Amino acid sequence: MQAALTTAFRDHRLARIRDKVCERRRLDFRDGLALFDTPDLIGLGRIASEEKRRRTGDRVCFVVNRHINYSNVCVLTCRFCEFARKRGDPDAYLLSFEEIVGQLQPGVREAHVVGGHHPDLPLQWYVNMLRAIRAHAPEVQIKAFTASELDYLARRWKTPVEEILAAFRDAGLDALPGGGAEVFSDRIRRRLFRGKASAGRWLQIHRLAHAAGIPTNASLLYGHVETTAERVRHLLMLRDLQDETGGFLAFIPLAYQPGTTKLVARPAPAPDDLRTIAAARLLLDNFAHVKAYWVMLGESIASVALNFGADDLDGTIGRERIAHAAGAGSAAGLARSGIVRLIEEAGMTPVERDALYRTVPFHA
Ligand code: V47
Repeated sequence: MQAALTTAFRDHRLARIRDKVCERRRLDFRDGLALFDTPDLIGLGRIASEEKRRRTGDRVCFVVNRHINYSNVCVLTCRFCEFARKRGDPDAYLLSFEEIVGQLQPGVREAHVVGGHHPDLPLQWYVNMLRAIRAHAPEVQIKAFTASELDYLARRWKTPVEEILAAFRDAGLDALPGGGAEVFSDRIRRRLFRGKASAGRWLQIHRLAHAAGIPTNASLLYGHVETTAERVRHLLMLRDLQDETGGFLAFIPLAYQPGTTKLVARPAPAPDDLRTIAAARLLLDNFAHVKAYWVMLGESIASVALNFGADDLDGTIGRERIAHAAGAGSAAGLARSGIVRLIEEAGMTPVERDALYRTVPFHA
């Protein structure tokens, strides 16, 4: 048992939830709803922060990485997305391999490579891209392609996902990112992202990746038209798959950037960001890491989130295009020293990691 927190909770449900967390009893759906609707945000943050400290003390990790969005051409028309373009649009683009590998300067440990659902690029193009990165920067780990891109490739090229994963792994793929999950809800899928991999398919592709020895991340796109119950259900579905496979590395709540989509007037307010981080830390008891993704949260909320349960700030990023196409106000990328400063401002100790969460020796 942990010592009693000295200040009582304003919401009696939080006292019960903290007891459960301390006794390693699993939180359930009802607890999840309470985490999202408690008026005692600070009490919630204290429990999540206590749990983060129990797991990783005051250490917060980050990676020197590059987000490389190889193309914005996409056959889908998701209502929440400002990044996608149709073939032939004036601002549609496809990066050359030279442009892709040119972003991997010395010191970079992770290439995070995702794009739209491009109708023309054959599977061999992806294999060649992975090989080009591997040849140019053998020390860089490649985290690439959301389950939704893989689902599209499998359908487009009539090839089982298992075969695609095996070919990509042989060409250098180390891990899958967590994007494309959006919200596991048929209601929202019909409304916002018809045509994209369903919840069942997204989970199945991650299950297949884990079976192939490829670790993955998971995400939740929040702050648009989803309900609290949908957020909680989504998190519990991820927890169930993690129980089954143990293949998830990290969970990333993605704060929706409304851009010009008019889905909502503005991004979720900061208290909702902090609440979502804290709820994820407590509900996902089998996930080692929860990220505060500064690109979508903004730097200062991300730094505060390190005291609401997050233990990872993602990375230096480089030229991110998805959130910035939707008007994200954060910097386009941060220097390593900028990430270190955000962690230290939160009173935490920075730990540099690679894409697979192995520690890299620290140099200030
Ligand atoms: O799949 C699209 C989401 C995802 C918007 O795995 C938007 O380490 C907010 O997956 N506002 C891409 N989100 C980002 C992503 C990611 C980011 C950081 C780390 C990792 C990881 C993964 O962004 C997309 C989609 O779910 N998205 N448009 C928008 N306007």
